[in-house]
Amino acid sequence: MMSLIISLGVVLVLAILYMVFRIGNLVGLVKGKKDDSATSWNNINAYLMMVFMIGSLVLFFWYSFVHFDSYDLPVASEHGVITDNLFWITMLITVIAFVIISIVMFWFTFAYRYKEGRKAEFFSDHHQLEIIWTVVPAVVLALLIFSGLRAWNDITGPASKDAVVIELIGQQFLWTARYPGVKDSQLGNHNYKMIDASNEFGLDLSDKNSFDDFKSLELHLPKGKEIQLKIRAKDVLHSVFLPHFRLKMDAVPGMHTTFKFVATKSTADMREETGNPNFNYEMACTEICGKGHFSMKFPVFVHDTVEDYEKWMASQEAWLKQNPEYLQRVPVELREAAMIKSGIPADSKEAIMASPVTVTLN
Ligand SMILES: [Cu+2]
Repeated sequence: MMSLIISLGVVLVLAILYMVFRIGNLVGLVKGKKDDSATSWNNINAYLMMVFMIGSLVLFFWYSFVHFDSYDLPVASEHGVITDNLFWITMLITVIAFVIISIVMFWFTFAYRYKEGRKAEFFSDHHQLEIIWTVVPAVVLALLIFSGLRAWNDITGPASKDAVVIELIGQQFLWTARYPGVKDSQLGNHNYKMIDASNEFGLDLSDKNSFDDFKSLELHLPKGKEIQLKIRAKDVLHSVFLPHFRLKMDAVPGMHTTFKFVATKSTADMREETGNPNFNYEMACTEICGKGHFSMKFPVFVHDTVEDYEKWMASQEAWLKQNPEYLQRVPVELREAAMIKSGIPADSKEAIMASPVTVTLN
């Protein structure tokens, strides 16, 4: 309501100013003065342009500095330092170009406003000028793009053999993580045709590597070790966003996207750095994926050491152990191995095999 009243007030003041100006002109005309209202308007507009330019630039820099902390989060990954540098170099170049172009543009409207007797100078072309404004931006943009491409290739390139591989799955409207078990450190195959209410990953139980895979509703990461995220979506486009790690990658149905990184600060490190004992990393979905999009928040915990991380891994229960009835889907010759690897007690086999599979395939 208040803003409406203020807007109406501003409109009223402008209308009054306009009326006063018009009356002044008409009085001049009656007194036999020449009508120079066009020139006066040009002058007013020219000065208003300058006011607008100075005001906007001041507001732009003021806002950027005052709110700097709210858009510059502490960086917690190795590649994040590189992408931050790229971001700030790009920002510096574009801000310099933006300020120069704004000043020149507004200054021209001011300096070259209509003046009686003045005529614009015409020239058809200027080779030197054209070469400069083509070559300089082309070189700058090429440098930016190539350095960006190098960083991108590194982030999305193949991970080293001992990298921690974690699968992240987006669906309307939650995230789940699938970890390779401690026994083989390899994610098992999956097949979307095998997805049902319990087998939400579509785990292919004919693959030995799937027996010790486990599900987590928190993303646990080790500090100082290469991590490769394998990302997929079950329904629509989602996007993994871990702002402190400068990590953002789309989750696309029907394919895996990947992102490779090394976390350099554990949750404890960040609590110390930010002075906030309740600090927690967070992962969000950054693709508007439907009306529950806002709720796609995923807790993230970075362990201080690889040993801590492995301890956490070891404390998790294999998906197959939590859903023992799926042992019936394991090929007969692999059942023993599946029970050992997933930790299902040997003496429960008969009961499991006798129990009806609660969920039928889609
Ligand atoms: Cu989403």
